[in-house]
Amino acid sequence: MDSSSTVSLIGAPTDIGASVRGASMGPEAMRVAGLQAALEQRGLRVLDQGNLAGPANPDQPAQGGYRHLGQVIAWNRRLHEAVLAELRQDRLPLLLGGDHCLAIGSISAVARHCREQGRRLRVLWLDAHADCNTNELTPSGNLHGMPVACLCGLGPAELTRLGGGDAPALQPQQLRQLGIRSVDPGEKRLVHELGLEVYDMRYIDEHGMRHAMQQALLGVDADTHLHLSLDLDFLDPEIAPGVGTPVRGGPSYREAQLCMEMIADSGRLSSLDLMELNPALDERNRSARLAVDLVESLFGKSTLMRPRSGSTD
Ligand code: HAR
Ligand code: MN
Ligand code: MN
Ligand code: MN
Repeated sequence: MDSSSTVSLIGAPTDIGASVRGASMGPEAMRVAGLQAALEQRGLRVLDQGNLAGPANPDQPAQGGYRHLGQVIAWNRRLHEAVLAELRQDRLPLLLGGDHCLAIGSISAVARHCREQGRRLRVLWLDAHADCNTNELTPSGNLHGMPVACLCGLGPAELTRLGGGDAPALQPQQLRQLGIRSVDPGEKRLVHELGLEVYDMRYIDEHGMRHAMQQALLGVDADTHLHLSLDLDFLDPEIAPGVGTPVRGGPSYREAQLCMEMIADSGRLSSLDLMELNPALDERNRSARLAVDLVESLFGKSTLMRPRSGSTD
């Protein structure tokens, strides 16, 4: 990421994969909170590509362990194409969610682009939840609880093969999860079976955010495309109440800032999902404003005290 880079905002105004309605208003709330101006202040060019269109939320019960599978597929297909188009033009796609099921479309496009370019991919998944359910394990049928499993090849073919070909979008070793503190029993078994590298809240309590992030970024080099999928329920609900499925005991403001600063220091951030903002549950848009604040750090706002070539030890 250098200062001549262009960021493309892609809005996906839907709550199709969520239990609680309202994440469909997320993209507009982040625009209102000043996202574009904040990025421009960082010296980036910003193209707001507007919002994608897709099917409405019919609010139906699960069928075969999935709620709204057809609609989730439709949204993710459109998003996959939109994200891929931006990557192919050498722009940094910034997805404005929308619920987290949309990470299937976004990350499958990123993985496809990396495969085509022979680049290494590292995905950081910051979330209170592991999002690793399948239709057999899920307690709810909500597809925002399943994107990690789908990206690793476990799920309906329409979602696991979005990018064409027959390999899953991700190998579990490409993923790092941080901040996890709510995992369903069956989901926990699958996380272990897949061998996901998880830095949960217990790990962060014991070792600190700095060490957790150092581990999560280990091996990221000049050839690595770094993707951040930020579910805003990663943050402690005291500082970010505007989410549909809050879980107490998340990272503080400073811990979250440190995460963003360390990602900025890596210099490799190449695509970003901002997910699960629910303005219907927010207080005067403060969670959206916090998201913008974190994005500023992601793009280097807080590097004042650090020498450019400083070591991380
Ligand atoms: N694990 C629960 C389920 O699958 C809750 C998932 C909630 N997910 C999100 N995304 N908000 O992280 O139903
Ligand atoms: Mn590229
Ligand atoms: Mn999530
Ligand atoms: Mn979550």
